[in-house]
Amino acid sequence: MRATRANPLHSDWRSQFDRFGYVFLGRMLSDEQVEEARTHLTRMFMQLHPALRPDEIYSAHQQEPWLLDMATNTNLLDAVERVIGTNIVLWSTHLICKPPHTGRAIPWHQDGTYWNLTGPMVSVWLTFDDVDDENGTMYVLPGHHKRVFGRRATGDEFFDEEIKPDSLPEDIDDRAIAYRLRAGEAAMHHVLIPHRSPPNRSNDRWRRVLVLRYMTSDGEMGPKQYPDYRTNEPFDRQYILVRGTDDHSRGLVSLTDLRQSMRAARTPHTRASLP
Ligand SMILES: O=C(O)CCC(=O)C(=O)O
Repeated sequence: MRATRANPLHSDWRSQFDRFGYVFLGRMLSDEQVEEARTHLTRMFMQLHPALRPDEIYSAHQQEPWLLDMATNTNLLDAVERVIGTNIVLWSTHLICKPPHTGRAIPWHQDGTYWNLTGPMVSVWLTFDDVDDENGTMYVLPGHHKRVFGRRATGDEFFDEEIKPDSLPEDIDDRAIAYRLRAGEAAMHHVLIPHRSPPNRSNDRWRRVLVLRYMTSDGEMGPKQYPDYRTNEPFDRQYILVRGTDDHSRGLVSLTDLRQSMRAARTPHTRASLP
């Protein structure tokens, strides 16, 4: 099946996003694109450094051209533009892939409270598998994205903070909405929407998801390092202009330059010492 244009063209999707803090965007990838993505992921898992798990692959779009292609999908950027405007900066991605049985839970949290950034931002959640409660899909708490909740430490390095359970509504299980999406579909969420995900309890189904994070070109951009998924060595976060212009002369990384340098990094060099 081919990817069609996303639901953002429906007139009321934006008001749903504002009111509830999330919206389903519909299908972004064709079946062929989903298959290609899965092939890349299988290779990446084989290259994954033993200290890392498949749910902690951060900003690999700075090493992997196929992830950069996902992040610059036209339908997806059209939706992002409707929320944050024309100058769009990709600042992070996170592959959160949960293998059957061993895929771990993520506690209730709000993303925006973790970051050294300000300004309009939005996150997109793109799945490469059909997802539901059994294989560890994400849950959101609709309409609760307009305030910051109290937090406490979890004692776990992966997600080291969570929303204090007593500050969440008592009937949270009735209010929470599960993302039940098909492979190739996406949703968009506000940076303050409370969300969580259960472990992957299925016997044989992966949950492979890419979270993409965008901001405007005039926000505050803090430094950050991520572990390279292949070596576990730190690399610097880049602020990549994926649409529009660098109006504020922030020295944003150009997509063309980045693609060129990725190609160069993959081209074997001729030995200078050849006779
Ligand atoms: O995908 C999930 O299960 C949770 C995603 C998440 O917590 C995040 O992107 O901050």
